[in-house]
Amino acid sequence: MYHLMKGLYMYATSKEEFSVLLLGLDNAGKTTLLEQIKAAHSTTQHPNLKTVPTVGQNVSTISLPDMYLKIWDIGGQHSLRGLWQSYYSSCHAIVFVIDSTDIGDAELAKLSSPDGHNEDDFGRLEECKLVLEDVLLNQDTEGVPVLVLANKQDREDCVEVVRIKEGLVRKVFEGEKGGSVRDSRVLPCSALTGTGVTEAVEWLCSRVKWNKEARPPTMR
Ligand SMILES: Nc1nc2c(ncn2[C@@H]2O[C@H](COP(=O)(O)OP(=O)(O)O)[C@@H](O)[C@H]2O)c(=O)[nH]1
Ligand SMILES: [Mg+2]
Repeated sequence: MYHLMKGLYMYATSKEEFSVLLLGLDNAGKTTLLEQIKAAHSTTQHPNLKTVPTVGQNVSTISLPDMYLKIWDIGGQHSLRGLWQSYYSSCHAIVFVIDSTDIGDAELAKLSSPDGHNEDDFGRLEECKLVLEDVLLNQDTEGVPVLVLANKQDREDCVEVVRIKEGLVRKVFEGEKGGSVRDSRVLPCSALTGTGVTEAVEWLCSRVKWNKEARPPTMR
């Protein structure tokens, strides 16, 4: 009887669990974003916004009404990016975080029209583009929904989300290195203030559910 009751209880309280990978260059705001998401889904916790460069990984599971999201924040320094691919085959969604103040507005302008750019305003656009392409090209990410977050939108020197979308993301997704057709979205956010974080989590939840046939969740 005990086992039957326990089994029923476990069945009634178990939920589907989906894994989300936070990727992006170092300093993009991945760890800050994880802290905001954790704080938003717990009643007691304040976000720890004093992040230090991530060595290894931070992982956190948040409980939503109809699912668990297990969020993996893996270090984004060059030396750690090689580890990302070992997480691809078991993830259900990818969040690619971009530092909107570090991709050089002038570089974006140059991409859209080759003349008339200001040489001073260069950031890590090219590195960001190559890293995103690499993620999309890997066969283990095929069909996985990708959310691109234009982070640090609270800063005055940030590049607007439409420019990032048109000048960078669209080019990568539609270019020959864009990989397979997949569900994707670009959203503005500020991991520091928390603006846009709820929308990001909502997008992820709806997409992992839609993609359940292709990438089934685990139960816990
Ligand atoms: N102004 C601003 N700063 C941010 C934002 N997100 C992260 N940061 C800062 O950027 C730095 C790197 O953040 P961190 O989360 O450690 O980046 P990670 O290397 O991608 O994990 C820290 O100083 C953060 O406080 C944001 O939305 N706005
Ligand atoms: Mg980090």
